[in-house]
Amino acid sequence: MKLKSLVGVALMCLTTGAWAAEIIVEMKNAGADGVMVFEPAVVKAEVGDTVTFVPTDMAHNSELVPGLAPEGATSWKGVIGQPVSVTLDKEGVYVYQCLPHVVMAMVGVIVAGEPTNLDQVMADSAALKGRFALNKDRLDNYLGQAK
Ligand SMILES: [Cu+2]
Repeated sequence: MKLKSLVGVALMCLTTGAWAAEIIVEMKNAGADGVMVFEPAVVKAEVGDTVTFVPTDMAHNSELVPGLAPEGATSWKGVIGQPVSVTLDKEGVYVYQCLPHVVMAMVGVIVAGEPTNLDQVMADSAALKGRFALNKDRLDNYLGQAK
């Protein structure tokens, strides 16, 4: 995995001439934050970086939560059990979810550059949090780390 990401970074540098990182987020049944988690759950990246979600455990996906992202940002919606990648094209905070496990608060946060829209995302996340039956404070904890 490590070697693969290093190769990915090297290839991107060759093709774009700019430094762009590839960041791996695992989709897991259990991790440091409990059951049904993305790891790392809070990613600090730069605009132009690529985040790839890998199915370490099956039965998960990653998809952007509509409205909880920078204005005009590219969206993504992964297929369950398959990897999916997104290149971060706008600065700010992105909140994504695993559709089958929203009720268990299987969510994650990406910050590209500065968290310019953090207040807006916090204000608009009430509907998402209302769907959590377990781990109700997880998203607030993650957003608290986004500053
Ligand atoms: Cu899941």
